[in-house]
Amino acid sequence: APTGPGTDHATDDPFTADRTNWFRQDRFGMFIHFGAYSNLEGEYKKADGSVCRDAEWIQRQCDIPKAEYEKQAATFNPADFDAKAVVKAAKDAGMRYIVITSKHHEGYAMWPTKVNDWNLRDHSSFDKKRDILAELKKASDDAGIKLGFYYSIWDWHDPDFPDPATFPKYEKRMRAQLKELVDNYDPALLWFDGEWDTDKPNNPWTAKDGEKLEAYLRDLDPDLVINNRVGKRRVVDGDYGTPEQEIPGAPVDGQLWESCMTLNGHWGFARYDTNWKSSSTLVRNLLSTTSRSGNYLLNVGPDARGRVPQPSVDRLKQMGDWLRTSGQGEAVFGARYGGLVEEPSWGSVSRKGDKLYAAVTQWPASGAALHLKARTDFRVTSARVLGSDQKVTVTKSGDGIDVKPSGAATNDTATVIELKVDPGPTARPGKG
Ligand code: H79
Repeated sequence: APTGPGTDHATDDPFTADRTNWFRQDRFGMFIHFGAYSNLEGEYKKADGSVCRDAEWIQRQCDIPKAEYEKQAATFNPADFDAKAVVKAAKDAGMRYIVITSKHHEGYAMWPTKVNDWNLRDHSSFDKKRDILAELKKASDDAGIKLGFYYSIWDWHDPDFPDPATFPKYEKRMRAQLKELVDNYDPALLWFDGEWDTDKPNNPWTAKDGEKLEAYLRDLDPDLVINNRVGKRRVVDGDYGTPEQEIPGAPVDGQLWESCMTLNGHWGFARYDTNWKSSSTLVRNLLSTTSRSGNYLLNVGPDARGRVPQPSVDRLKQMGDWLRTSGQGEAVFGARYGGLVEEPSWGSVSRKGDKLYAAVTQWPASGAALHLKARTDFRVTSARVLGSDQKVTVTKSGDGIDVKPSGAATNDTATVIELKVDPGPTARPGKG
């Protein structure tokens, strides 16, 4: 149902609202961290000749003077940013949505905002005719992928932030920028950040400010999906929770959620960081996230020229290959926590309608069974291994069922056993 100012979640439940329908099904998205920091590629040479390293936090972590930071941003020229290639990398991974940083803590807008000059058109060496958000919107629409924007409330550049006396002036500009984003690019989602309290500087954002901003945005576009960092990360703030660099150990109670994670150790491009996660780890993360009803937002950080690093592209492609193999993507898209069984130590179990998908990461020794502890009564009517014609025997055993496949695992990442069940009610996370 459409929402408006003053609407609260008691009457407008993100678990059932129309606007979150795609978000609850799509499960897998691409985060893109791209900003003026990308131009430094993770390294800043200090006056004393030493090299200081960090990614999107480099301005703070390396104490770069404002004038110096502005000077380097003026040389930013991401001429090789190719929206079609970015969208293709997302598609190849099986991703269904993209969230790109429109403005990170540095305050630099990645679109030609009219609010100030601190943006990719007015303060760069980039082609003045180009607009990468517009390019990404077009490419996403063409590919049937949803596009959303990250926007940092915390702003290191704006002169009126965070002084409480001048903060309202900043807030007015923030609202104007957000209106530009909504009016010009029609995003499906807004991903806020930088709402927390910190003494360097002191962030003045309050829960009340968040409620007012959320109402303002829902008035601009009732279909927006909004994360909880618009406010103070309470269950009532926005539509969903945002665990960062972690997958919560149990279904999150009472809240939709999305776990955001890096592919290596940084969000923004860092040329020294080659600590890439394996595609096997990433697929398993996606599977356990889905089995707990969460989404997985996996990050890429384009370099100074705007290119997505090849190790990222490779891993995304490998994830997509797994998802496309033998219908294994069924365990993810449109699937969720099922409420019927406890999470096993040997993998994860998601549910879609009357099917359970047991993704087995530790395949049993020949002749051995996988045990599933039941949380409620259900009956298995048939079982098979995706991508294999081996037999699967299911028997009642102790506090649940034993599932015994007759053959080998189909792959090393996860082998999916599909169990057709006589369906009980689908439980909400944490309420099963
Ligand atoms: O955009 C990404 C991060 O930049 C942002 N949220 C994600 C999505 C974020 N901002 N702050 N934090 C996360 C938490 C603070 C982390 C810090 Fe640090 C630890 C700041 C200083 C020490 C990480 C490590 C950033 C710089 C060094």
